[in-house]
Amino acid sequence: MPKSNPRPRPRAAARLAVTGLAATGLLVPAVPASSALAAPTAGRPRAEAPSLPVVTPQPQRMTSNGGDLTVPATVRLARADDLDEPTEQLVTAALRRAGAQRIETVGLDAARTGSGSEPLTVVVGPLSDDRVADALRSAGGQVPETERAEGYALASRASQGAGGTVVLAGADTDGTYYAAQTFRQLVSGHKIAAVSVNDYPLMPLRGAIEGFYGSPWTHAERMDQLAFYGDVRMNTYIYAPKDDPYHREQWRDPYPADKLAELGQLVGQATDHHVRFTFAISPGVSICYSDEDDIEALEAKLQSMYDLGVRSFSVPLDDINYGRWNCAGDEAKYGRPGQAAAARAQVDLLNHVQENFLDTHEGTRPLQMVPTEYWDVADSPYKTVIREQLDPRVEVMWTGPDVVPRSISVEEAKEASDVWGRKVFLWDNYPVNDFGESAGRLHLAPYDGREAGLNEELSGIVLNPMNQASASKVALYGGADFSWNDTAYDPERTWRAAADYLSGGDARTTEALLAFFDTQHYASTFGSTPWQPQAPELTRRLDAFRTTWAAGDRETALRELRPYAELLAATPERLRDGVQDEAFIADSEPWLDALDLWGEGFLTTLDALAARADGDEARAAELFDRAAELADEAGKIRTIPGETRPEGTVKVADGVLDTFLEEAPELG
Ligand code: LOG
Repeated sequence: MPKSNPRPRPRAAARLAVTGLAATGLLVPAVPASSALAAPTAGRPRAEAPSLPVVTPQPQRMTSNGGDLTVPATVRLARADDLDEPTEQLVTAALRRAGAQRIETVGLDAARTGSGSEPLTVVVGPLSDDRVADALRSAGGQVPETERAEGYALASRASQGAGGTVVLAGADTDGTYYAAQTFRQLVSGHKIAAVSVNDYPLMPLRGAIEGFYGSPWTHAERMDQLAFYGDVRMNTYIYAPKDDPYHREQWRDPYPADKLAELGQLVGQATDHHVRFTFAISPGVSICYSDEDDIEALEAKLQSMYDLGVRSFSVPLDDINYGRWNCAGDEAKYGRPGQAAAARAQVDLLNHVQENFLDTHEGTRPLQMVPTEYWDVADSPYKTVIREQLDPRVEVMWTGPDVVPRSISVEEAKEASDVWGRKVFLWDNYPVNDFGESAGRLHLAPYDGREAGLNEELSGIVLNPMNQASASKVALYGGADFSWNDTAYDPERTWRAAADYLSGGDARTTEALLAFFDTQHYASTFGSTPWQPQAPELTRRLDAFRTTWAAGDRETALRELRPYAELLAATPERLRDGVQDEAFIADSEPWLDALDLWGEGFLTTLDALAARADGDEARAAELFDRAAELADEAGKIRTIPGETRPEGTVKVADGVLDTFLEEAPELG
């Protein structure tokens, strides 16, 4: 929250109401239950559905279609002439990974399905093409009765011997791309899972808003994020970095040529990955609503982005002071400053942008906006004006029942839709870590606490990520899954799938990632209680240890805890070696350095307790001292200067591991 623009703190009453909801058990976040040392989660099949692969986001319907297909050396790819290149590349890359050496590309006329000794045929094209629909049916798939935007059908079936048929059929080009993203996840080693999938998103807008304070993402980070969004079927990236001067403080100034060139590249990258680059401009800090020059400056900025290929736009009006005007002209036109007057001025601006700019520019999507009152559902003079006078096409954003809400229920979203007069677009402030209470933290708990059924009341969800772009992928993975299919969302499942994605499917790395995530599970709020607890898995193991130790069975207590301490101590090295995404390691570096020390301190503490169990108090004392030194050192490691706002010492399983190390010398 900016010092100069005080934003309202959530009121106590609102917070209590939410706590009450969580207390009923309705929206209690899932606690990771599984053992970090249990069987690897990477790959398939999975316990709850032995024959089905893990696909994220979770498809609406996926059934088994028999035994796996084996990928032969030669594969025939029958594809629509106008198939877009990224989709084709996704399919061919997956096939090559599975061992295909030669890919013969042919037209859809060759989409005849195989029998017996045929090689593998992969058919890719629109559902509306009869050749594709026929191939889909003969491969055991189902042509959907209603084609939904971004939807697709997929069928894969083995023939005898190597090969078989795979059909990827999209309701539109986005759908075909998403079919390819699902296909990518069906491949494991030289095999392709045989399935029939019918799939479509439950929410039309899914993605991320780079909307935090502090150092904006770098160009490279944004390029990487856009590719990632395609992988998880997100279709929206909103460019709204609070500290890009041209977005907010100096919104009137045109972008310099080098920045414009970068933005152009981002637009291209977004298009390639079927993501809508949404340009946001925040004039509220200084705009004079009644000044035509200001309106022109705003439109000139939008025009420059339209010229780059941008077709989605947003005008956020959050975190501004709507209790005063920026010019005398506004007082003359709208009267004394106040909520209703501010709303009238905003509505004039937004309706003007919608009608005079967007409606006159081909291919644009409806305008998006963030109201100045974005965190609650209580009606007000401000909301009344917006509800009644804002063009009904304009998307209105809402952060939930709080700025950083611990839970969001369908009922609350319904109240928000009622008060804004339209389905609202959720700006979800997780995993953002730009506020005081989140200092020194990565937010690596799964996306959670949002009620199934929200698709009925929301037009979509974008998550506001951390300054640490790659580390944000853990939560974004969940947001993508939830907004695609909230009714089947399982935070634990998605969390593991995110770890698998980052590890490239390597089981040992996945296991270490989950242990690391556990040490960063604390989900900050604006208050002193987190909305997700710190280190639930470690807590569970330490509690079990304390009970067994107290019962007198010291040897068992130590034997059972030690492997997890070893895992934590080995985690930094395993991640540095095994995580495919180097930027994730760069983001996490201070936390990994601290975990190196905490892990050693943990093991040293267990050694000390073992010495005590052996009756060697002198050795125990020496080791306890050494563990305390390690903890001291670990506690001094700070966030990377300039990278994070706010900066501070990094937290690792705080309140859990540090507490254990402090208490251990007292364990009798
Ligand atoms: C800002 C946002 C910031 C977030 C968390 C909105 C709509 N605006 O309270 O830029 O990242 O809180 O600090 C915000 O959430 N205001």
